[in-house]
Amino acid sequence: MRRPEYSVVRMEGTTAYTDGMDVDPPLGDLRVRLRHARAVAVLTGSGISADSGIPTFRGADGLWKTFRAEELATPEAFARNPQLVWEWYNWRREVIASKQPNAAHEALVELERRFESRAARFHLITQNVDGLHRAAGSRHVTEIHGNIWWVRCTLCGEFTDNRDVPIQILPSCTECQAVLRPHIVWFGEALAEQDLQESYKALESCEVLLIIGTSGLVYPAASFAPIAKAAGAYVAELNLETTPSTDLVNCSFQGRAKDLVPALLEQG
Ligand code: BJW
Ligand code: ZN
Repeated sequence: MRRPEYSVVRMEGTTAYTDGMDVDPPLGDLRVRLRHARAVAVLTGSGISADSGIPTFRGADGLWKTFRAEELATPEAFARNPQLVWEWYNWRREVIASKQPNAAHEALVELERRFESRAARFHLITQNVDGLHRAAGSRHVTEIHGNIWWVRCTLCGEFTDNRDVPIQILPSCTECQAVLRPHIVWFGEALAEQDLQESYKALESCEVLLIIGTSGLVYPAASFAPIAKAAGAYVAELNLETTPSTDLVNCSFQGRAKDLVPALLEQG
């Protein structure tokens, strides 16, 4: 077994289960918990897609270093200058269209398959709008911040998928001719009620919550770890860096998602 490159930032206690604990204790403990759990929830952020070559938002190479969120990712920005916002999304579409799911996305597909094969529950909550989890084959997915490949009418609310790269600027609704917008949750906008309900149900009923590649700075997703923990879940963080959630979680592994997530599937 190839040991992935990672360090243990935080580790609280170990499971009472004993299968395979001698091989790689820190990560092995989490593997064992996953093998026994009857329900798992996973929360992902842009760090999981960073290994596919898609930029994250914060950090040294993050999008918000080059672009101003308030000029591009708010309803006010779109009202002010829809053309500019669509130009930015056309660039984002071009970047994302050229990228593929990586080993971390694929490992989550396999994890879901294993849970389902023993009639256990698996639910993936993602903040990512790139659609790579579904492209990889994940099935129980809630995209809480929307999806870049969907557009929505600003007047009648009709939404459709649209994979054009580039998309025509400004796109208009076939039903009412009003301008279309990206089906993405911008700052200051409420998340869809159904997405929140699905997320809270998964968070409050899971035995293990995996938090992968998110800075944990954006609400309401930033509150998901404490919600799951308060409901009794064992919370594990997988991230390249520490985050404000690191002190709260039961264990935190520092490394790349593409190395750490597949390592959760191994024996031992
Ligand atoms: C790796 C890695 C590798 C790198 N392997 N790891 C207090 C309470 C409640 C709300 C607020 C509050 N204060 C402010 C708010 C409002 C706001 C908010 O949270 N702001 C914060 C900045 C403070 N929240 C909202 O506005 C939300 N709505 C809301 O609260 O509504 C309330 C409401 C109710 C009723 C009526 C009206 C309103 C909406 C938030 C929407 C966020 N949308 C975006 C979209 C951007 C546009 C687009 O994508 O096209 O979603 S912002 C951006 O941040 C994007 C992401 O999904 C989100 C999270 O970012 P993420 O994924 O965590 O990325 P990074 O870059 O931050 O972190 C990457 C991580 O990966 C790092 O930790 C790296 O270390 C790691 N990493 N490489 C593993 N290879
Ligand atoms: Zn319309």
